[in-house]
Amino acid sequence: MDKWWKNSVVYQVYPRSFLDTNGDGIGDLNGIIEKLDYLKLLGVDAVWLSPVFKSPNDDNGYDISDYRDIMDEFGTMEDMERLFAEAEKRGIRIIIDIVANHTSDEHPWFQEAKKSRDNPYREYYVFRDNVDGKVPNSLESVFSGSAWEYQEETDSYYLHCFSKKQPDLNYENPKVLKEMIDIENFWIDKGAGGFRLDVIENIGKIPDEEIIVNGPRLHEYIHEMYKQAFSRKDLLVVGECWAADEQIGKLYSNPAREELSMIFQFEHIGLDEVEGEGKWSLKPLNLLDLKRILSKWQNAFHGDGWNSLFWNNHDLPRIVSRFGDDGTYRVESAKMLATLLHGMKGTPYIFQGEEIGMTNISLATIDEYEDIETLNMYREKIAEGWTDEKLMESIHAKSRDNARTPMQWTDGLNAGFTSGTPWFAVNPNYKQINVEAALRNPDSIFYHYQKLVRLRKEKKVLVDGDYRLLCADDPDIFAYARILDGQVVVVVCNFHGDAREVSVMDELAGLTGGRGEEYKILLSNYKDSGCDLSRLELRPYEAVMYELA
Ligand code: TEU
Ligand code: CA
Repeated sequence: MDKWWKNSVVYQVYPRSFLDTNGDGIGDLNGIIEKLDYLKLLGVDAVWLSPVFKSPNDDNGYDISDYRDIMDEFGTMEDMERLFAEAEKRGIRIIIDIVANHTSDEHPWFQEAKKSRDNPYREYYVFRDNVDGKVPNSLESVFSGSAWEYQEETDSYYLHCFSKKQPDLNYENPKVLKEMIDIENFWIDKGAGGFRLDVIENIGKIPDEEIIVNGPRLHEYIHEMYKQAFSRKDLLVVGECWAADEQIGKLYSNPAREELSMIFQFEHIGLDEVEGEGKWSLKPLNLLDLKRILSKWQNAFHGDGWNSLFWNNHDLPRIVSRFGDDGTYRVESAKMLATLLHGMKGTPYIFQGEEIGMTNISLATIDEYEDIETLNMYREKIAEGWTDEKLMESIHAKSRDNARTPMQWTDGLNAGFTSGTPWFAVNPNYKQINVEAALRNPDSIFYHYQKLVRLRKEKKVLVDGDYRLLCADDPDIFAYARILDGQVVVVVCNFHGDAREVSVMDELAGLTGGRGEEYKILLSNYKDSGCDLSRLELRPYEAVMYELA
């Protein structure tokens, strides 16, 4: 096996909500250090840290005002160095989240750029004149409204694909690429094990043609980052790429092209929205769609690309509430979803709290929410005439804040997250759902994840095996095989809250050349799961991983 990240599992920490050690209600670097042994116990190889740099926190750290310094609330550079050192002792690498597409408007570059039209930093950003007294064109911000903001000092508009406080950088100016490469090298020298590149697909933008993602020079810029930074060490570099299809996925992750290790693609994430109506529309998941999309990506790469595998991150609702059942079958369905994902080919990512089955939160009023995307959307849609009731329903299902409630460590005060006042609501279900309880119970979701992480280390077939979808037309069962030389692993998952029957034997025999039919159970979310693959009776959300004996 060539690359360390191919049999690795990455754990994402959203520092603000992980663990507060000084009572100010905000998670901090010392909190992460304190929990490294917990992460070691889970077995992960790397931690992706959402941004920890200096930031006025308009978008919780994704608006950076100094890429070489630490946010006051999170700690100091000494804390960060200690985190690198303590993680290294435990064999855990730290993946740094670089926001290369935009800075904070409080970054010194922007402070300079907005001063005058001939300021040396002017071309670091995208400033344009008005057109007939109006915004330059119809580009829209992901966080609602026009992507252009009027800037009085120089009577011009600047581009912001996200919030007004996140002005877009201009990569048509070679100095910007050089600056970003210097920043990457700064963190490589500090000991970064890799990078997660925020909305990297945006950096090739041609704003005048209203092209934002997948611009013509995008891959040239990334290749340059590779040559001058990423290639210096054996790093995991993952790009966030909402608009990627499999062909684009290959452009980024084919090793021969020297760009990224892998990308996050989001096709499976849009399956519970109405096509064309955006993320806030609601639609139940059709399992056949999920099977089609995930299988397509599983089969896309043959040495010319690599997948990342994820259900969750800090922008997405909790998967057990989304594609599982966060009521009666919370434990079973959380384990089922984990089994399905971790049996696939690629590098799995676990988002904090996923390993204990944390759920979405339903806060009663919009005032209790924090996320800028949620708040802006609400304001905009209320003005368009939507009702509060309908919007709150969407927010409960889709708001990014679902992922951002404090980590539930114990059943004590504030779920053990802070001794002070938490910056954001703790999910009231922490009395039942918390790490302490999970560690006490050998049947917990936590230990199921731990086994999955370990299996990836033990079974080469899970890393390199081919993927074959089984019973493709079954609307309730997601089953597949992984095959490598003589090794076969079969994963069978019931996505339904009722019992289901399925046979995968005939299809399997066809794939394995009709070899022996003895399968043994590697892992299951029930006791006494069936072993006769020609007739499996699956209980609600039952998931079993088998291995050819
Ligand atoms: O996300 C990019 C992005 O497009 C998301 O804002 C996404 O559209 C939205 O969350 C879907 O609901 C990245 C970061 O992950 C996100 O946290 C940042 O807010 C954003 O970039 C801007 O930096
Ligand atoms: Ca703190």
